[in-house]
Amino acid sequence: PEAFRAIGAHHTLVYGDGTLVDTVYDEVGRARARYGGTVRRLSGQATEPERAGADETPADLVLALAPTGSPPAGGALPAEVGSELGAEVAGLGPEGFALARRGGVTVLLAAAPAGLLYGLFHLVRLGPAAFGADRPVEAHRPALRLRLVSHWDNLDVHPVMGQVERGYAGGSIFWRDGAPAGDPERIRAYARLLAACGMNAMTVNNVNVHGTATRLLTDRLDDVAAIADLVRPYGIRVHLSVNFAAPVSLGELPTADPLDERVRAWWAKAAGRLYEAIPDFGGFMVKADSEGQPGPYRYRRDHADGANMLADALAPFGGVVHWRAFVYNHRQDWRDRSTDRARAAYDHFTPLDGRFRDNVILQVKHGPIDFQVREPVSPVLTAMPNTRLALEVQATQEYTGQQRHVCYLGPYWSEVLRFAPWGPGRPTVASLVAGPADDGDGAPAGNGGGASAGGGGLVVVSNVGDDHYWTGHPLAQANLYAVGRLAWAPDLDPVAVLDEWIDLTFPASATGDPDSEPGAGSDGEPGIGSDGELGTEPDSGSDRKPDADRETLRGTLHALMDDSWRTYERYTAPLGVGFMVAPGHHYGPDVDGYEYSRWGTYHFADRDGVGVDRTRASGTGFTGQYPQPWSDRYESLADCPDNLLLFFHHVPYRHVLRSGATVVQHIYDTHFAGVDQVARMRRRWDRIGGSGLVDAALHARVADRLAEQQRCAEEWRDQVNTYFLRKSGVPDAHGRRIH
Ligand code: BDP
Repeated sequence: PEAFRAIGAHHTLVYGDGTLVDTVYDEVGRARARYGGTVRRLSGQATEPERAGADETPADLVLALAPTGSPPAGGALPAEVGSELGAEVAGLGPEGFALARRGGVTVLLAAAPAGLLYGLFHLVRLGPAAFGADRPVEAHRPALRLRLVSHWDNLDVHPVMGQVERGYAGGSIFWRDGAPAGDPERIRAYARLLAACGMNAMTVNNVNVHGTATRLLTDRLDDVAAIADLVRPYGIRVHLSVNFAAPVSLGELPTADPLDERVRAWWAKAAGRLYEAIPDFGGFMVKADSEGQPGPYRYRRDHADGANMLADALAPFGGVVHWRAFVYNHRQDWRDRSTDRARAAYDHFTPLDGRFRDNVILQVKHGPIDFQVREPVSPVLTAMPNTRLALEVQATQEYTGQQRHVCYLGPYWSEVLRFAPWGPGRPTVASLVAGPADDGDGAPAGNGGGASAGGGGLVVVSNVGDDHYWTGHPLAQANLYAVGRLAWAPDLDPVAVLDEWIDLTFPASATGDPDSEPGAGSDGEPGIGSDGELGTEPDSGSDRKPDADRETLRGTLHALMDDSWRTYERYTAPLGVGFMVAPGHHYGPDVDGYEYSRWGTYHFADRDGVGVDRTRASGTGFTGQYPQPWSDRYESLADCPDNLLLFFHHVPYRHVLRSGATVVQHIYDTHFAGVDQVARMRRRWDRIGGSGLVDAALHARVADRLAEQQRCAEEWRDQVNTYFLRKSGVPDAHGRRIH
C-alpha cells in the first residue's frame, strides 16, 4: 500500500469494464481508503461523458479504457490530451498504455484492460512524479509478449528435491504434500506481485512431472482451475508442465507415441477438459527426453513430432506449447572426448527449424550448458529463424548462491538480452525472442502465424516460495522484479531497475516519514512487509531527515547489490569454466566434484593448464555453432573475451589474458578480491544495523546470510586457489597465503 501513496492521495476516475479494470478500481480504492483521495468508476462505453455530480471532487487522475482509441469525452479529461493519447493507444497492443499530465490532470489510456493494469503499476513506480509538473505523452508496451514464470514446484514432496526443486525460499505457495497449499490469499498476493513486475503467465508445477502432478490433467484439474481463478484478476494466465508419457503413466493407453491416433485423441480430450475449466488456459510446458523425462525418442519420433502433437491438441483453443531445448546426454562417459554437452541443444534442434507448428515455442536456456554464473549466449537462439524462441533464465539461484548469497542477476540478464550475435547494430537476443514488431491487433499470443506472429518471449525459473520475504534472502526479491522489468523493456539499465525496486520495496515511511502508519493499513490489508506485500515494515515516526536516511539506505543497497553477480563470479569457478560446485545440491565448492562424472561438465585441469577446448581447430567445434563475428572471436585465443576464455579454450596456467594477467594469477587475484568484497558488503550492512532504516527482522535475516556468504566465499577462495596452486606449482605473485 505504501507504494500507492501518491495515487491514494488523488481523486481518480476509472472508465471501463472487465475483470482487470475491476482490479484497477480496487487497487486505487485501497490506496484511497488509506490516503484520503477519492475514486469513482464509470463503466460502459469509454466515450460516455463523465457525469460529475456537484458534490464530487473533480478528478485529477483519469484511467480510461479506450478500445477504439477514442478517449472518454468531457468532464475531467482535457480533450486535447485525450485525443493525443487516443491516437497513441491504438498502436500499443493489448498490454500497452499511454500517459500524460496536462493542466493538473494525469491521464492514462489503454486499448485493453491489461494495459490499464500495467499503466497503474507504472504510475505507482512514478509516485509523486506522476502528479507534479506537466508530462509529455509517453507510450509503453512490452517488448516481449509472453513473460512467464516457471515454477519448479512439486505436488508431492520429492525424496531428494523436496517440495520445490531447487527452491531456496521455503515450501511451495501452491502445493503441500500432494494437496493445494491452502492459502488462497497468498496466491492472490503473488499474482499482484507478478503483475507489478510485469509478468503475465506462469506454470504451477515442476518441469520434472512426477507422481500426483501428472493428474493435474485429469482428476486434479480443479486444483489448477482454482489457482487460475485467483491469478486471473492480475492478468496472469496459468500454464501446466506435462509429462510426455502421461497417457501411459496414468494407465490409460499402452503408448505415448505422438503419431498414434489414440494418443492424439487423448491429448485433444485433455486439452478440451482444461479449456472447459479454464477458458484462458495458457498451454503446456514440456521437458522431454531430458534428464530421464520421457519424450518422443522412445517411439523413434523427433522433437517436432512430439511438440506438434501437443500443439495440435491446444491449437483450437489458442494455447501454446513451451517445448524445452534442454536436451543432452546426461549419461556421458567422461573418458569419451567426442561429446560436448555445450553442442547438444543446437545439434538436436536446429535441423528441426521450420517444422514446428505456429503455437510451439522452443524454450532455450540462455547459455549452452546450465545456468552457470558465466556462459556465452546459446547459439540455438541464432540458428532457428523459422521457430518461435523463448529465452529461459533462472531466478532461483541454483548456481549463484542459493539465496544465501547476495547475487543481483539483473546485469547478467541485461547482458544476455542486449547481446548481438551478428555484431553491433544487428539483432539482439531480446529482438530474437520478441519476434517482428507486433501490429497491435490485440490478438492473444499463441494464436498462430508462425515466427511472424511474434517470438516466444521470456521464461524465468521462479525464486519464490512460502517464505515470509517470498524469496528466502530478502534482497533476492530484486531478481524477480528485474526479470519482469527487463522482459518488458530489455534496454533498461539494470542498476536503474534496482533503484525502482528499492523505492517500491523500502517506502519513504521506512526512513522516518512522519506520515507513516505502521502495521495494518486502514483497509485491513496486512502491513507492509508481512506476507503478501513486497516491502518492509515501516519504522514508526522518528525525527530523522527522511531524505538523508533514504540516501543512506539506497547507497547501502547499491553497494551490496550492483556488482554482486560479478563478485560471486570472482570467488567461484573462474573465467567461464563453470561448475566446480558440490554435486547434487550444487551449493559451495567441490573442485573436482563433477570432473569424472556422467554429466558432461568438466574443466580438464591438469598440471599444465585448464579449460575446455571447444574450438573448430582442435576441440569440439562448438565455436562453429555461432555466426560471425562471434564464431571467430570465440575461436581465437587472442580475441576471446577473458571472462569466457576457459569456456572455449584449454590454456596453460601462464597464458596471458587480454587484461595482462596470467590465468593462474587472475584466479588468485579474483578469489582474494571477491572475498574482500563480500567482507565489505557485510560491514556496510552492519553499519545500518539498529538504525531503523530497515525493519530489524529483515536486517537480521540479511546479516545472517551475509555471514554465511562470507564463510562460503572463503571456502571457495581457499579450495579454488589451493587447487590451482597444487596443479600448476605457480606461486602467487603477491606472496599471499594459499593453503
Ligand atoms: C538443472 C537443475 C535441475 C533441473 C534442470 C532443468 O539442476 O534440477 O531439473 O536444470 O532445467 O539446472 O530441467
